[in-house]
Amino acid sequence: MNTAAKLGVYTLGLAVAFGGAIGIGKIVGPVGAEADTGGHGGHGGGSGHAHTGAAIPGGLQVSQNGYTLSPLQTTVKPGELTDFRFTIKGPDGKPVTRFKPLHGKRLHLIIARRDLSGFQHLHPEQLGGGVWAIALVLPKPGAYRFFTDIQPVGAKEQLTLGTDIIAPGEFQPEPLPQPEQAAFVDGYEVTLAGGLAPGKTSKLTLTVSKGGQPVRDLEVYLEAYGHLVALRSGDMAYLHVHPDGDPGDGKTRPGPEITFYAEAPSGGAYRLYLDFQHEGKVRTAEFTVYAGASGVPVETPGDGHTHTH
Ligand SMILES: [Cu+2]
Repeated sequence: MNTAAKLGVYTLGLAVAFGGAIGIGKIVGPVGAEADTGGHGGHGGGSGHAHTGAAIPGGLQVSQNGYTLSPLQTTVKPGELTDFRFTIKGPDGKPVTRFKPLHGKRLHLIIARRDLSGFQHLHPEQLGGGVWAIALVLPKPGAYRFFTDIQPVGAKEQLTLGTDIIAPGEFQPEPLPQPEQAAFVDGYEVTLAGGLAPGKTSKLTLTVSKGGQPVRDLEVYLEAYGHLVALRSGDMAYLHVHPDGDPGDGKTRPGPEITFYAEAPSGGAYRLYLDFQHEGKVRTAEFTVYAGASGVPVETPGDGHTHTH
């Protein structure tokens, strides 16, 4: 298929999806309604203590509350292993050296290309002088968003700073995949129940199975049985997501279900990335979700298709 034809299919898909979202929006509330910030100030994702107006979602700013993500290089050769280094500069302009651990790590580096493909979740090593280093590969050309999830000691709250890093070359954008209720990775099937509601906190339940059997022995990864990142299509806003329950709390089971609460700041398309660990390896299952639709699949008997209402 040529690019024009691909674009046509993509646009049609979006039109259908948005048409559906608008239809539902009449029932559950206005699509694109501003996030209700009441009582949510101080939640992670760098939303800030916004008591007036809507909070700015995390990940959209390279500098926030005096802290700045400062890469030592802004381009990376595609396909080559690169020793990528950066600092987080504090309000005094100097690299921050002390960070409060979040989910067991002092810094989480999340990477995705601007078309929401190429997701990576990395944990750089902290060198002296506030320098962070990670060996990484940006497999294909394009503009990549680099997010750092941090809480510097002295900062009032968790921050998600974001910056673009370019892998030069001919860029072949990938269309956003259609919403599906199931994702397949490395022999695992992960199903998604629940949807995103604009301006609200939504419950998302992911169920992991392998070979048709529920996986009941997920391993702890980042102090949880799963780690979920959600990015908004169009600007890569980084949603605040937190797991429901902790391993060892006496009620949170190691699968097959993993439950999260996610705050979608608006209607529109989002890409979800679930990291889960089983048999010693971390895998990522990805989903496209439209906020505004309920996201609950309705199986129509016989036709083998899943419709999202
Ligand atoms: Cu991490």
